[in-house]
Amino acid sequence: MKNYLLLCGGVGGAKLALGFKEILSPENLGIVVNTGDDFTHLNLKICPDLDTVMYTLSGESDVSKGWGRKNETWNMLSALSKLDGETWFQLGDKDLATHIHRTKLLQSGYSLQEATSILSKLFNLPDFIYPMSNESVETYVQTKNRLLSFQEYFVKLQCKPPVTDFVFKGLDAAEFNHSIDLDAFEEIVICPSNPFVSINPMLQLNKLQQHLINHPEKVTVISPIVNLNSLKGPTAKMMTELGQDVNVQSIAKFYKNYSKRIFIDSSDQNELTTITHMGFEVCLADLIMNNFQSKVNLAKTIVDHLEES
Ligand code: FO1
Repeated sequence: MKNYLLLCGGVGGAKLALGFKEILSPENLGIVVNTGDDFTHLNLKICPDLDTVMYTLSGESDVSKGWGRKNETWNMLSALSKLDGETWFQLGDKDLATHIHRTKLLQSGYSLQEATSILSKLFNLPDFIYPMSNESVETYVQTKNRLLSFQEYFVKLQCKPPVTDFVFKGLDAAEFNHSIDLDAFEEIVICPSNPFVSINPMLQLNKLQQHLINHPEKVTVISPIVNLNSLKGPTAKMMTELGQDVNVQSIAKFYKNYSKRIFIDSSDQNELTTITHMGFEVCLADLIMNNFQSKVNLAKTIVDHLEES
């Protein structure tokens, strides 16, 4: 069995990561998670994508929302609201415990990697979830009038302002997580996460970027665009605002320096020839993951193909 490294954002990526967890032994799997969405809120360090992956893989997530914990209660938030506190970012009581514990670990001197390992163990998960960096990289969204912090854009303004660009602050001082030995992975799978704000922050980290550019044959993209729309979240809206066509070709263009293989949905078969001419091996599969079995099936289809290639 080959070793697989997933590059993963939040909700959409976590679905595929769950499928991979079901079919691979933990020693054959690594999951690198975007931390560009992280921020400090109410004096707590919040890592939305790390938590979404951790909750999803441990069976603790609120599946209907995709983020946060299942069977959540909201006593803190409603009490905070009565005190006229800041409640635009919804923190459930159980979720809050994770942020409090992580913040305490970081303040005690643990790195984000170490804090993630400790939390993973507490959620009965193997030690296979890796923050992309121990240093802070913050995603900002440039809109016509203002540069917005990611959560302000995503949650407070519900992705409404049209985007013109993205800015990643902190890259100069950030390194790709040194706990990850890229050479140990024969296959790298880019999950169907938002290319601009979930995957691109990782691709800006020099060591990962160079590795992908030098080994595009081991990189497989799973398209986040199916049937001319996003699988999840604002990917399609962002593509339109950036002047791109909302189709799989635009995704292939985005990743063309990093990858030689792309999985597209069977409904997008009409784009197969064009993308093949761009130099990709194009594989067809059912990319819509709306239940547990479809997540496992997609992971299995990808692994079966890559084991033979
Ligand atoms: N997303 C929302 O749309 N609204 C929220 O209030 C919200 C709270 C929240 C709390 C903890 C957490 O780990 C994630 C949370 N998310 C919320 C999701 C998160 O902001 C986004 O899904 C990601 O940052 C995008 O990948």
